[in-house]
Amino acid sequence: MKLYYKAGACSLASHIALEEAGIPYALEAVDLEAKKTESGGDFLAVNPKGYIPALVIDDGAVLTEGVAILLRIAAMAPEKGLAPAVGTQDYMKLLEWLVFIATELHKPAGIQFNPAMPEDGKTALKTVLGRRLDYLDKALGKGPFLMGERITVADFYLFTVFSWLPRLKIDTAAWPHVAAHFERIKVRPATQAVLKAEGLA
Ligand SMILES: N[C@@H](CCC(=O)N[C@@H](CS)C(=O)NCC(=O)O)C(=O)O
Repeated sequence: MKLYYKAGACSLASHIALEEAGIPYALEAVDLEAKKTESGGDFLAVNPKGYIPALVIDDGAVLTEGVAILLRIAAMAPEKGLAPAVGTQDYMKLLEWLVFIATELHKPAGIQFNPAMPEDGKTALKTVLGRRLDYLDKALGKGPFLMGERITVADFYLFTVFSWLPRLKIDTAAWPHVAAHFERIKVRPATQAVLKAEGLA
């Protein structure tokens, strides 16, 4: 199992999930500009879409798209309960959260790191992001995790995206429940180990 990643980027969620799942894995960093891997390989040969995360499963199959990778990792360690049983109402709820994070938080936040994004575009995206976080803050008030008492891979994804906000000059004080959730995930031993491994501790 090998995770292609970039420190602090969206692959951080998959990295935390692997660590929480207790699955043995290797890491390879990717230079996303040059599309080169740490060992000098052509990253486009791994993922022709050119983005991380990409997970190489032990049979050599390559899985891309963060949501798919997170669900795959959870399925590989069912005893950890990082996702409910497939097909159940709770599983659908988890999927709802994962899609919400991917489309309503990850993309509007992540695109603001693009140097070509004009300031007024960033402002518009920040407004949309703020509305989504307002909703999330109310939903998380019931906490402690997105799925209530149970921690799931969606929590690692939310942690990852929320970690970008200070770098985007977004004041997180408006969302105290999301900020408390962030701290809850941050102090977990698996998260701490991953942050250290990615040079972010
Ligand atoms: N749809 C993909 C998007 C992943 C994504 O946005 N990856 C970013 C880093 S967070 C990336 O690798 N960008 C480089 C590029 O698109 O060239 C997913 O959800 O996994």
